[in-house]
Amino acid sequence: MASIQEVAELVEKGKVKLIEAAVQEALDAGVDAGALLNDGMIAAMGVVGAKFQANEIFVPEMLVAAKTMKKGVEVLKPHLAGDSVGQLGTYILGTVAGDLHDIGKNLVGLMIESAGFRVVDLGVDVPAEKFVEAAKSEQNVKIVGASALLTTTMDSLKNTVQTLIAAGIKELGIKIMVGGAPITQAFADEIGADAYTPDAGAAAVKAKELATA
Ligand code: B1M
Repeated sequence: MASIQEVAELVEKGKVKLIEAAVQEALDAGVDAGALLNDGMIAAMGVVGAKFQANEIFVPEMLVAAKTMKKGVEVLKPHLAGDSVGQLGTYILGTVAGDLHDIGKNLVGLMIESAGFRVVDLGVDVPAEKFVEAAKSEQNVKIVGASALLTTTMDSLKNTVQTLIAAGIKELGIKIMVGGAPITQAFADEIGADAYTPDAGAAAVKAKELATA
């Protein structure tokens, strides 16, 4: 039987071909999907990041670990998502310009969807203007969420939020949420975002609160 630890090791070592079966095996054995995600895969990405920082691994290894995690999350998806999609309105989501990280953003999308929103995912490296365009053209938009994973793209997040504000998004009653590892509540306040949350679960709770306030 695959354990949380084994799933973490497969992600850490980038064993793309083995991850789906291991996650399924763990689920079948009754291991909690949330624990497999948080204590297994997300924890493993933390180890990968630390090894990268210590020059023990390089970008290709980080990339293959990310691919492995994505495959594992696909198996977890039905166990994490709910079935009330769209009831709370539309949530526009994306990773800001210059930033290619999408695992955290995808998890936020998954949790937001299971909280009852229709999620329009703009992808990665999204120009500020594209967020504005989507917020104005999609139906029943309640929230725009932007993710930034690099200290070097914090400025891009600031530009995104300020472009949204300048385009009159807040006057339309649309809220702006931000997140990502280098982001803090203080930074979110400074750039004029309506909310900051540290993780995907908290993002879903906050989104629901903002949309139903
Ligand atoms: Co990159 N990378 N990376 N990387 N990478 C980090 C972020 C880094 C911390 C690694 C390190 O040095 N320890 C470091 C950043 C350092 C810094 O900012 N000062 C780094 C670097 C330096 C780089 C490059 C510059 C490396 C290079 O080329 N020399 C380069 C930049 C490319 C670019 O974006 N322009 C780069 C590239 C890559 C890959 C492409 C190889 C790959 C990404 C693949 C992909 O995403 N498809 C990658 C990876 C995998 C990582 C690490 C190892 C893992 C990221 C991850 O998926 N974490 C990462 C190290 C780490 O995180 N410890 C690292 C798991 C994920 C679940 O967490 O994304 O934080 P996270 O999301 C969380 C929260 O942040 C929050 O909720 C999520 C889950 O609960 N959250 C939100 C996220 N968005 C939110 C939005 C919200 C609310 C909450 O509201 C809207």
